[in-house]
Amino acid sequence: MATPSLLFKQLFDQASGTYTYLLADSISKDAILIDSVFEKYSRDLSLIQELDLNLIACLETHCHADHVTAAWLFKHTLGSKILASINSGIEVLDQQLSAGDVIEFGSKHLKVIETPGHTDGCVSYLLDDESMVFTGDSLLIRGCGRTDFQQGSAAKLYRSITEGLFSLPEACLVYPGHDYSGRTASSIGEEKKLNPRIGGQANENDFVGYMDNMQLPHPKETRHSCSGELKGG
Ligand SMILES: N[C@@H](CCC(=O)N[C@@H](CS)C(=O)NCC(=O)O)C(=O)O
Ligand SMILES: [Fe+2]
Repeated sequence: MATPSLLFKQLFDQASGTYTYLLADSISKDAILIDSVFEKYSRDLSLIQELDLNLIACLETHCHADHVTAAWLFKHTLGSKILASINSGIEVLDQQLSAGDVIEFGSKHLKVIETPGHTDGCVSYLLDDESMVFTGDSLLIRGCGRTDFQQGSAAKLYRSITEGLFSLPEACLVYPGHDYSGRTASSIGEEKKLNPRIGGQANENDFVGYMDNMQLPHPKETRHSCSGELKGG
């Protein structure tokens, strides 16, 4: 009998610099979609149908300020569930997630790690064999999520990254929620060493000082809060 392998696709939305991740068990065809984008619904629906996958759930890493999720559309057409943190502020969830919760798809699963700081309801999803972690906007490649709005807290994010994500195996691949310069993945070891905000010798004071002085413009697409049908992602 064939052994199930992981089917994995990293998808990109140019307008918001967002990554969407499709994961599936190659035998059972059960699939999960992480951080879908409203405008990319048709692209992702076609892919799911072409690959003959059974979409179990759309997961959100947090309530996004810069794009709207397609999770509601997938729920409507495919009957998939919508899952996000209990602290996400997203009103209509099929399951509210907390630390340690496990989301199964076929023979595989993702485990929830709470990584607040960019927002209160940020979570990361760790693959069962600890080979991949989907960090949303908690840890970005050579960066991290901003902490200047949406209940952001640089001190919380420091703890989430240093005590949570940086305790994962160095070889664990980091798949972020965004990248604004075309990079696709990193690893825990690489970010521990090279992340200019929180890697190397940076301590909490360095990090908080850096984050409190970033003065980033608000995202181009900021337009909603996380309640109701068209919002929530
Ligand atoms: N330049 C981007 C910035 C978007 C932005 O603020 N992204 C958030 C994620 S929702 C963030 O945390 N960015 C961190 C950073 O750019 O360092 C845009 O305008 O779209
Ligand atoms: Fe974000």
